[in-house]
Amino acid sequence: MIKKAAVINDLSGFGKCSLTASIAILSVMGVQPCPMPTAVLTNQTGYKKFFSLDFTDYLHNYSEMWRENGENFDGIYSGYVADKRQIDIISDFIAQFKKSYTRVLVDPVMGDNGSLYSAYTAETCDKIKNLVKKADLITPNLTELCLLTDTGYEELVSKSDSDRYLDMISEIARKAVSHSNQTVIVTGIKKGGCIYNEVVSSSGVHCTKSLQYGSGFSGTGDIFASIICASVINGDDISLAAERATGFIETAIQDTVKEPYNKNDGINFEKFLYTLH
Ligand code: PXL
Repeated sequence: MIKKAAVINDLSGFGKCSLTASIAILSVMGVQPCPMPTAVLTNQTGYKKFFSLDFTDYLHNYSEMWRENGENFDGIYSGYVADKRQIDIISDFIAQFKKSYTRVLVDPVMGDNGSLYSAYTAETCDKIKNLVKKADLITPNLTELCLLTDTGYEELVSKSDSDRYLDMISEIARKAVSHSNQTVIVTGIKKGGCIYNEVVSSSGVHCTKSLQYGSGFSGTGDIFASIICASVINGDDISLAAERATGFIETAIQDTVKEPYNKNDGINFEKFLYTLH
């Protein structure tokens, strides 16, 4: 039977992020994505203007109908939330649908480059701190790791030249999960013209490295988390999955920057999806 993942994320017409990325990636990796849209947007919120239809009031229909229909999931993956009330709904969803074999990935989407995304408030971030405790695996970028652990972002990145920078970050990540045997993958760590991702778990730290081209492309965190989600459901090793995700994104970005681009439009990942098959 094909493995299934409930994917709780928004559907944005432009930005190649969230469900647009996850549906394509999970599918090509042989996992059926079952989308539960948190919002429907004309384009992601990094553009100057966007229209967003908040789906909070309809989410209960998904859990009710899916429970009534006897659905079950090998994975549950949550990302962008359009309203702080959605965090309790996602928590309840995990409590209802998580079985012994269900892998739960919470991508604590909140911000990037030291700032919150425009639709996020401090209260939403506080609630996300509780949601991450329900996950087997979390994939914060460096900004989100700082928000989860009350670490000053600017102060941390001011030490990026230090030889100990990556160790400092894995120590912060370890603190974030010291209460459990979760895995944290810290994404988008910039240092010396490279981007690092750190996989931190009870079995140690594994670091992936790629060259940095431009910065802050829309959807890269979602593409990364989607590859990790499908890999974990398929029983792959997480460090190998992180290497694969890093290489995939690097290739797509290298292709994107060959022509004039707008980082809000995301990266040319479609051309390389076949490599994930
Ligand atoms: O990729 C993160 C993300 C997801 N969804 C929406 C966003 C963003 C980042 O800006 O705006 C709607």
